[in-house]
Parts: sequence; C-alpha cells; structure tokens
Amino acid sequence: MSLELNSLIIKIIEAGYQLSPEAYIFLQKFPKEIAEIMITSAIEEANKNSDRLVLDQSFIEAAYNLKQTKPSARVRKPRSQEILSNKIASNIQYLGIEKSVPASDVTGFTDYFRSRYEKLDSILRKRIDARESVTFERISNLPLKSQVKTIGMVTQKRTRGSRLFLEMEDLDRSYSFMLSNPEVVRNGLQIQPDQVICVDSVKYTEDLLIVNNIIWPDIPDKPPSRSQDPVCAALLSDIHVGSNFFREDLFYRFIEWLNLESDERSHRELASRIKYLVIAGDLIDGVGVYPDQIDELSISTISEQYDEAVKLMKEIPDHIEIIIIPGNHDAVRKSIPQPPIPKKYCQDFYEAPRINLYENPCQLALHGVNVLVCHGKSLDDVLSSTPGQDFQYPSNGIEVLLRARHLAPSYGQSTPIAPESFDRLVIERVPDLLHMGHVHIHETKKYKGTTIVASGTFQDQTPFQKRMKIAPTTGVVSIFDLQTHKLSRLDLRDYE
Ligand code: D5M
Ligand code: FE
Ligand code: ZN
Repeated sequence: MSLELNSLIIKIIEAGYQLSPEAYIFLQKFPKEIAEIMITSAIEEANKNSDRLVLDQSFIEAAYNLKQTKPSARVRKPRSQEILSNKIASNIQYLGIEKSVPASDVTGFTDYFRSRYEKLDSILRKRIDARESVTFERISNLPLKSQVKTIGMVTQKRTRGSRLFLEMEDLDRSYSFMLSNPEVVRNGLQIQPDQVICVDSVKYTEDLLIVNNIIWPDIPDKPPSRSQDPVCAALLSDIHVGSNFFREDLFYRFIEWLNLESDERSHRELASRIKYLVIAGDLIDGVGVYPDQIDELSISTISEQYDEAVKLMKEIPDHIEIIIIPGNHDAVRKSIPQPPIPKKYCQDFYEAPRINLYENPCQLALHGVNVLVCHGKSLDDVLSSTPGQDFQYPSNGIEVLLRARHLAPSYGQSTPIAPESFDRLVIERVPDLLHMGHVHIHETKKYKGTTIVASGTFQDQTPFQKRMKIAPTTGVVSIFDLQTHKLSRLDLRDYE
C-alpha cells in the first residue's frame, strides 16, 4: 500500500504541496483508487486557496466530501478489478464512408443518381437470379412476349385498383411496368421511390412490361462475424440534452448501471462487459429545429447544450469508448451524409481519446463485427408512406432499407440528401449490426445474419409526438454482445 501511496505523494509534491504525517497514515486505510480521488480533490481545493501549503487529514476529508456532493461526482467509480472490459483493449476499425465529393453545379444530381444506379446494379448482379439482367435499350430491340430481367430505378409508383404501376429508368431510357399478381403487388408496395431493383418481366407492348417477380438487392443469408472477446456495446440515441423533456434522472441511472451499481449480479456482470457506447444521433435538442422549440428548451443555446452533453459523457466510466454520430437535432448540416459534430462545440470530445465523433452514417468494425450506425431520418418517409409500415414498429422500416441496400432511398420527401458526386448512402458492405435511432421507439429484430436495432430515447413524449401519436420508449437501451450477438434490453425505468 505505501508503495502505491508513494506515486500519489509525488503527485502532491509536484503540485507544490506537502502531506502531513497523520494524513499519510489516514490515506493508508483506503484502496488506491479512493486515495487517489481524495488527493486529487484536495489538490483541486488547495489550488483555489493560495495560502495553503500542507494537506492535512481534515482538509483532505473536507475536499473529498465536497467532491462527492457535486453532480459531476454523483456516481461511485467502480473498482477497476471488477470490470472485465477494462482488461480488453478496444478494437475499433473505421470503415468509411467514402470521402465526400460535392457534385458540380453543371451535373447536379445526375452524377449522384448515376452513382446510385451503378452501385446497386453491381450489388444486384452479384445475385445469381439477377446476373443475366439486360439494359432497357436491349429490351427495345426484343420482340413482344419476350421474358427479360432488367435493373432500374423506380421514379414513380402508383396504384390503380388492385394493380401497381412503376415507372423505371436505367442510364439510357425509361419504361412502364405493371404488377397485377396480388403477391407481387404486395411486395411491390414496399418499394421506396428512387430505389433500384431488378424485375423479371414480360414485354407486353413497346412501352409496357408486366412484372412476374421483383428481385431486391437484399443481403445474403450468411453467418455474421463475431468478436473473439466477450465484450458488449450499449446502443442508444436521441438523448436530446437541453430539452425540457430530457430525462437526466434516467441518464444518471444508466451511468450508475454502467458503474456496476445494480443490485442484480447478472446486471453487474453484463455492465462489466460493456466496452462501447454507440450514440446514433440527436445528442442535443438543438435550437430552432422546429417552430416554437424555444418554449420547450431547458438550455437555450447550442453551445451550452453541448457543454452539458460533454459533462454527461465525462461521467461515463473511463474504460468505455464512446462513439457519437450526429442526428437532425445536432449542430451540423441537415442533409445526409452529415459530417461529425464540429470541434467548436465540443473541444473536450476531440481531446478525449476515448470519444470518437464520426459522420452520419458511419460504418465501423468493432472487434471484427461490422457495425453500421445511422441516425435514421429517412425512417420518417419509409414509415409514413409505405403501406403496412408503422412508427410503432421501426425495425420493419429498417429491414426495408437493408433489403433496398440504401439508407435513404427517396429524394424529395422529408429527408434532405446532399448533392454529391457519389452516393455514399448505398449499403455496400453487409452490416452484422444495423443501429438506427430517430423514431424514439426501441425495437429489435434479426434479419438473416444481421441484427437490427431501433434505439429508444432519453426524452419524454413531446407535444409534437403526442399529436403524431408517437409513444416513445424513454430510458430503454439495447446491449449487444459482440461475441454471441445476443441482445439484452435494459429498461432504466425499472431500475432503482
Ligand atoms: O424525431 C422524433 C420523433 O418525431 C420521431 O419519432 C420521428 C418524429 N418526427 C420528427 N419529424 C417528423 C416528420 N417530419 N414527419 C413525421 N415524423 C416526424 P426528432 O428527430 O427527435 O425530432
Ligand atoms: Fe430524436
Ligand atoms: Zn432525429
């Protein structure tokens, strides 16, 4: 013990103070972690008072007690030997997205949509059943009644009676397609405007083809990659710091849970394996995001909201790596892909090596497991305008995006897409985990080898959500085991 104390005494001397002999004996009674907190708080307090030279027992005790009552130290730091993930090095590999290349004024969105078509055409052609697809130009030279597969972007989708009509384009021309088989129509109704698909059709007239089958780009059914280490990621989003409806109390409960403060052994065991915290956007509530938002803010400037968010993140135990992408409430451009939250708002994040700020969307390998994180603004469009979809079940909407291999297929609805030369929203690499937020409703599902997580929120229902009849799941976090891919639902409302 006294050997360990020596390094702390050096710290005191380097700070310009002396330790009294009785304080030396007093400190020996505590584990090193506690003694260190005591000395650090005593130095901090002594620095505020230029007359003090000697740190005695009563001064140290008073400084420590003071620190314990401050909000920034509400949480007991866990004993490091209890934390399994402390012994495992972090392993984050950044997989992109590609670098942003703005489209030129002249070509505008033409380049963007060409890139989308080409990327999805190449994904579709990797499928055995879409490989022999022909171009629209080639169809024009075929006789009527020919059966063909072809790949196109859906520019229009409309129903007439029980039939569904699609207008589709490839790089040269457009065609009309008609779906009448009820099964095919049901499948076709899930197609998102501007999505790229393959259709197996019969040439009916010179302008119209009849669709027998729709082939989505989709993902292959193969086993996902697994971590060699028994570590977990906690998945959350939509914290909305600065909102009147932000549930700071639930967030502090979460920090306590991460600090192994749960009474249940199984919870402490799970918490001890958390190595990552992944926040899929809407860290703050922002300012002026919607009309009259100012009436619903507890913190009225963006920089103070981020200051508060920084304070909360600093409370997360040190051994946990934090990954943050922006959402539509954060202080970055609204069109996606969104750049990381900028330095000017959270210098401290950029200086903390364990806090990683990335773009929305962002793809990472965590211990070899491919994780795609996206805020999910496009779910507003998918869930509100696709038959059978519902805000209450966001994971079905995420599944549609995964099958479409695109994170925001529809242009011109409520999701602004940045005019760039390349479409960086195509899901080129198949994720093992797809994590989206935005809807504020927690729901998970497995689709083929991929785990889908729609994360909850730390914001209570807002008046807007009440009008929209959206009942948020506030204070629910998903814990994803990177080794077994098992999901656990942590409901902080149940945990005292
Ligand atoms: O989104 C919070 C919730 O509000 C989420 O469930 C989506 C819903 N929302 C937000 N904007 C819209 C629009 N324009 N249409 C439909 N639903 C919407 P947040 O990003 O936190 O404000
Ligand atoms: Fe949100
Ligand atoms: Zn959002």
